[in-house]
Amino acid sequence: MGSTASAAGPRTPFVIEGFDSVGFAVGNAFQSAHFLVTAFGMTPVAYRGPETGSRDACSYVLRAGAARFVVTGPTRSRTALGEHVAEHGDSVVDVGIRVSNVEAAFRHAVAAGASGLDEPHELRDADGAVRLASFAAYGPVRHTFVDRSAYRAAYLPGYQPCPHTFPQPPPVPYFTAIDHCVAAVEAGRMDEWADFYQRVLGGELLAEFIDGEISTRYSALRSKVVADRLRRVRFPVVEPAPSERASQVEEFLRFHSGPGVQHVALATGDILRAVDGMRAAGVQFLPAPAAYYEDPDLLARMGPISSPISELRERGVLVDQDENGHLLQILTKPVQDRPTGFFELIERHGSEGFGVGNFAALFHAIEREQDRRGNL
Ligand code: TYF
Ligand code: FE
Repeated sequence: MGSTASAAGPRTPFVIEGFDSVGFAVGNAFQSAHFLVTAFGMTPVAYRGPETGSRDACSYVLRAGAARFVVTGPTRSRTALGEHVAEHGDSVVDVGIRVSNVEAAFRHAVAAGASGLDEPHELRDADGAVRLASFAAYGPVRHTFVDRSAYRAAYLPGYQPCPHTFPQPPPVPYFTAIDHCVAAVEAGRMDEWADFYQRVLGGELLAEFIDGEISTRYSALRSKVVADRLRRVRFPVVEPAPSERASQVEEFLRFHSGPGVQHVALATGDILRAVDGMRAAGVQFLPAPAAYYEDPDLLARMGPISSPISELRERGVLVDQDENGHLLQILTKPVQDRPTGFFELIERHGSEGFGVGNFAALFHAIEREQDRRGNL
């Protein structure tokens, strides 16, 4: 079991309201946006590019409920964005956090040891103003504090409604919020980055998973989960632990060229429909180990579950339970050519956990994929 600790630090002079957005650097934003519409069921809500005065990059903004993704690709050679993609592949570059007071949040982060990248500033147009400030996290990843309470349009000044016609997304989105964003960092640096999040967010350690309880043949890793005090944003941090062959986190670090966002978990109210819709559109999910649903303890361990086990089994959806309730979860395979970033769908029914009871099953499924790739 993961141990839960609550570290009551000093109160912060700002409120963390939730994830604002996840920003991805990609080789081709048009095609990434197309994928997020057709396969993830997201709705395109804004665009910028050469036509709107953004000469070096195209960005598409997509929504599914409260979840917002921004995919940005370079339009020409020798840009920092292009260099990033060449080095790391398609990957997360910015995790936005909505706060009540950008100045206070930024001052607090810098005082807590964060390196500022963009001082607090305001972007304004006829639709109002957005306040922003950014600081560096692990590897090439940054966080941006955002206050858009005085802004009416879909994203930021400089963006316009998306001019391209993509297929119609499903009337009800497959997922409606970002649940957590996982940092993969180098061996020996998990504690440092978990401490960083605790200080910067004025947050608390939610859970700690040591290598012993989650190591499989290749996948030994250590994980600590930090959340803000109201648990509106959650940041698990994982590092490789010694194992027989390179662990999944080592594989990520190797193919991403260093630390980065390993997975983004998407909260859904109907994981069965989400898996069916996304799979029909070509998203590949990790299968559950064959014996998973045969485990006589599985049902005994669980209280009443929101969906019949047979429906979960058909799709490879895993289930876990803690003192507050249960959760259903499934991982996609990596969604780009490199074996790096992937997504998780998670349907929570009271449980605030991360599926520690499933870690062995999740990691075995990841290892089978590692074996198929033969990278290690
Ligand atoms: O976020 C989590 O903790 C779960 C489990 O490499 C997990 O989704 C953790 C690490 C990992 C894959 C899954
Ligand atoms: Fe997760």
